[in-house]
Amino acid sequence: MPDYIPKPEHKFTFGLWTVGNVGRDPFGHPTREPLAPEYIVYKLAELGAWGVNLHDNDLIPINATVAERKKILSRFKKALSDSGLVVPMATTNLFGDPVFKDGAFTNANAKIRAYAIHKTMHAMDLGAELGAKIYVFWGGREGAEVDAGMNTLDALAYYREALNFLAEYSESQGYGYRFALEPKPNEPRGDIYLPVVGAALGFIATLDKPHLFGLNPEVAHEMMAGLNFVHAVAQAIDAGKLFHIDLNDQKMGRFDQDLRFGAENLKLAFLLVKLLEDSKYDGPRHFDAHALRTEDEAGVWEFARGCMRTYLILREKARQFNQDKEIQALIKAYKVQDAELSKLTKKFSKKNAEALKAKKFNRVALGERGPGLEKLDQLTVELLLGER
Ligand code: XLS
Ligand code: MG
Ligand code: MG
Repeated sequence: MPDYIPKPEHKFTFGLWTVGNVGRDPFGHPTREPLAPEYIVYKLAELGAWGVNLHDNDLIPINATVAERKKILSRFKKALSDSGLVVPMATTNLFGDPVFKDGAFTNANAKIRAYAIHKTMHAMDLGAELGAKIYVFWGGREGAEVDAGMNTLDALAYYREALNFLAEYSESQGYGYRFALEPKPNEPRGDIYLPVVGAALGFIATLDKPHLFGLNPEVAHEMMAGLNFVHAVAQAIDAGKLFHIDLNDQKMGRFDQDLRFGAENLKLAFLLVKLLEDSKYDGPRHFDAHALRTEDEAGVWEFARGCMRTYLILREKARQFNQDKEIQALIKAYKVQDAELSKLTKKFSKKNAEALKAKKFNRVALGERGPGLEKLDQLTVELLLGER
């Protein structure tokens, strides 16, 4: 019987802003006291996490002096080295301060765009100093409520300019970052640019150094857009662009709920874990979620434990699924093979095309066959319910 105890080798990570979330929402004040970054580091290590991620201002306040920065950083580094926790990913807060109220890289104001790049270079320095190799760009305020300013085409050009600039900066400093774009359809903006995984993939192809850019898809974000997250992740994997992943949960189509991983859509969470494990994704399993606003600090750590435990249980379920003879036989029957036809369709040649055109197909019989998906799905549900 597996013990489901999280260990660093599982590569579980949390953001300072996730377990550190104080329970503020648009209608209510914080319900929890802030937790010191070092305290979070020790607690996460105790729970078996591998790493902690941060926005620049999760650690260093935006108005900190050089001396304050130094002091904070040395305390934080000590906590990291005492606990063994790593910082695999860093990012920039380009959304909290009023200066970014109408966007950062995509702001219509050139002074604010320049400030956003300036702030990001400093944040990249910070991340590199802490050992981060993945740099996330979530376009929190990169969007609009009013399109009458006709900023969208400009915004995309400015976005591209900023990302190209920052990729060069990383290379010139020898930081070795891989950049992960994190799409989200809305919130905090009415509409955010590059709203879903597919949009970000398309945009990456227009950058100067597309090989440095990939995706950081988040469960809740695709679901807010009403999309199938497993499909989105599969597309990112297929493109060789799954650089990082934000795991959480969400009721379809609602505001950004950031629920505990697996709290709401168990089958989706299972298929996602199976996809990540089967495709040998070896990046961090980052939980970008937070405890419910109702919870006190004990609830925060229950939340963190729960995210990791659910992942490990689902990983074990995926292993069972792959070994379940009946399920595997159904999948085999579902994926009908035909070596002769596949040879013809694999690659175009005049000869293959002619041969294929000359083939006779029994369309009616092909259309009559039921692929057996009801049974396959039911057995999947039963496996998840612990009945197999
Ligand atoms: C917000 C985003 C944010 C990013 C990091 O919805 O998920 O937390 O992951 O800036
Ligand atoms: Mg989010
Ligand atoms: Mg996120």
